[in-house]
Amino acid sequence: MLPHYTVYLFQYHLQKTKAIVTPLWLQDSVKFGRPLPCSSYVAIHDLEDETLQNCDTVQDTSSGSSFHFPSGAEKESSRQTEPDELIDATEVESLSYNAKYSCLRPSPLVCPNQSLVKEIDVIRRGRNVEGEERSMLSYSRAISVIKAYPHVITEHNIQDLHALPFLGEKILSMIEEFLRTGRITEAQKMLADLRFQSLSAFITIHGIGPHTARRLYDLGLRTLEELERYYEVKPGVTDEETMSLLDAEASANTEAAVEQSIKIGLALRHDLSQTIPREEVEEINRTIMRELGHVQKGCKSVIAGGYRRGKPQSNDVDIVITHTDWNLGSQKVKGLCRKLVQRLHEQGFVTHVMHLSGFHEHNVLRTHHWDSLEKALTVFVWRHNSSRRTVYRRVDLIFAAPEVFWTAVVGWTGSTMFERDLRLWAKQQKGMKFDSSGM
Ligand code: 8GT
Ligand code: MN
Repeated sequence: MLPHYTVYLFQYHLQKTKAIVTPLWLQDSVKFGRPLPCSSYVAIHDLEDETLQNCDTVQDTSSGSSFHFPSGAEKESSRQTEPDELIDATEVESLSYNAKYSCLRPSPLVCPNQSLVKEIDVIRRGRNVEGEERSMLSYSRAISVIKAYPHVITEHNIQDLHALPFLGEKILSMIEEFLRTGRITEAQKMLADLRFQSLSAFITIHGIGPHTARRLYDLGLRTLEELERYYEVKPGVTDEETMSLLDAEASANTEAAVEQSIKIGLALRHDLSQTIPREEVEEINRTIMRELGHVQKGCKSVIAGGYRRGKPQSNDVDIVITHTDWNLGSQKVKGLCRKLVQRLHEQGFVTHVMHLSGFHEHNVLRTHHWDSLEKALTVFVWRHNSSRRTVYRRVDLIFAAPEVFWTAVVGWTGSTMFERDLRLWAKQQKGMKFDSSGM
């Protein structure tokens, strides 16, 4: 038997020279027919740095690419809804972490510098609630670049960051401060700021954006409880007025409709602020598709949003729906949104519609992202298998003709920065215009 310290030295040598990954790395590499980058398969969190460094033998160092390949479990769970095959590994190799456009940078769900990202994100959120759009965008871009950087940032490699896009002097000095102290002063000040706390709480309510939040704050309101009194809302209790949106579509864009949607968001906030696990997202999709089968046969769906990006928990469910008939699908999809929502309401699944739009209509609640697809932003209610109580969930239903189904799926997958840069890249590099409703 070896003395303890020998075992220790042996292990120490191993962990400094090898990439220590989970068995899934092997399984997935076999499936892809080549060794995959290690970043998504790090087995020991404390050795992430070493694992990423020692993975160079199998990583494409010329492009520095590392990519989150769906694990077996993820593939299994997405198979029910996703007809698309996995991304071709050769396409992934053309991506690079120092690319200018975020849509050309591979980025993992959880990056090696997650705590730094979280700290900078506080400042970004501060700019967001104050309506400082340009500054917010700078922070969003910086965060997106850091998220794609495949190494743990230390004082030894911080110089390398100068070569990355969108990291200006100010951000770099914040990163230095973070490395020294584990904090960024500006972020800490922000977190302690009462105005920031109020505005941040306000914008968690569906229908309240930064502008409305500041207006409410200027009226002297500070807490969500005060907002409840202001809007005369009782927690958990809503009236059914919004269903009238179904009958009078034109009213969907009025101020009254926005106020109504705020009231619903406020009344149901305790439920709507709960995140939704993947299994429940899938269950909701299956339920909705079953109901859709009663309205129109031959439809298919893909769950987009954070779910499609692999997030374990979602804030809402985004479902993109089309018809499988390539020739007649476009006709069959037209008007289907309203019919499905009506059916879901009758069956007791949809209690509220915050927004319902047909073709070529603006979306008031999310003005910067509107497209011309038929969509309904709904409140879905049910008692799903694993919980015994009734829960309210935000569900967005988006309808697309077969020929624009995949642009709709890509357009509704996010992240926000990916979507922004995808449009920019299409325009600046390809001379094209990308939109959820077509190219
Ligand atoms: P989450 O739901 O867990 O919070 O995360 P998410 O799924 O990434 O966020 P989301 O707010 O549900 O948005 C999903 C994606 O849809 C985002 O990328 C967003 O940019 C996009 N999106 C909207 N509204 C609209 C819209 O009206 N038109 C288009 N084309 N895209 C939109 O949020
Ligand atoms: Mn979503």
